[in-house]
Amino acid sequence: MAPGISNDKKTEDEQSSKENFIHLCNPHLEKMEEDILYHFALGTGTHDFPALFGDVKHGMGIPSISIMLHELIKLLHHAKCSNVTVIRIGTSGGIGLEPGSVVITRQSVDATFKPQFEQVILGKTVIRSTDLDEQLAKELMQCSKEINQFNTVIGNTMCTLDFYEGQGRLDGAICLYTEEEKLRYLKEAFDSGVRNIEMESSVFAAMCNLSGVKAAVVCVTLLNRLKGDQISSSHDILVEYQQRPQRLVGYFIKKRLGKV
Ligand code: R2B
Ligand code: URA
Repeated sequence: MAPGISNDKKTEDEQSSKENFIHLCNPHLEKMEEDILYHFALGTGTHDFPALFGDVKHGMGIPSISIMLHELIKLLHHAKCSNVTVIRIGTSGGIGLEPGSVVITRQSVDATFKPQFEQVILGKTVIRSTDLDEQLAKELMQCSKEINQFNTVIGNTMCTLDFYEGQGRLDGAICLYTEEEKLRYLKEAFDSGVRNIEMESSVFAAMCNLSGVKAAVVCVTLLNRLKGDQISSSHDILVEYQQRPQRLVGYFIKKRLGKV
């Protein structure tokens, strides 16, 4: 029989689709009872994956926020705004903190723990500082003390280019390091002052610095990365956590406006 021609078409289709399955280069996944795909709000225990198919679009990370910031900064300039303060609020993975803790960023650091943002511009690597306004961070910390609703710390925030391997997770489609190596890296990050990990703060800090905009980063931690990788808290708990930076920054704005 010629290759690719079969009397039993179904069997051959099944055979070829099996051969074309996506291969996951990660031995850790097999040991997990359930796999929660946090960004898609899907879990293998709660959803019938083979029956579901759809287009998914993500607006996350440095490229998305930098495009938005270019246009926001120009908007503020054209509008002749002065003494502008911009605060990034969002979610993050914590290191050594109870989930739900809020981190006010002292410095945004890269994945090698340096306070810098590296970008290739016209074929050359340009390095920009990611310092944030120290006074503003302290003012936000004071606000958190005043509302007294959740644990808040000032610490360094590691900004990565990826959610999975870039943040040392064991649950991505590809993972070629061990759990011990992962924990060693996260402990090194902790020892260097990192308390949370997210994906936008470095370019945010760098662009605000260059534009003369006072900036702060306030992120809630959804999990303690020393204890795991999957974001498995209930929807209601995650919603409440995500409101924390908003409540803190909302109070800060009211206080600045003399309304509290
Ligand atoms: C925090 O959460 C997102 C990834 O889940 C990313 O936008 C970030 O910085
Ligand atoms: N956002 C991240 O970038 N990492 C986490 O672990 C959680 C939210």
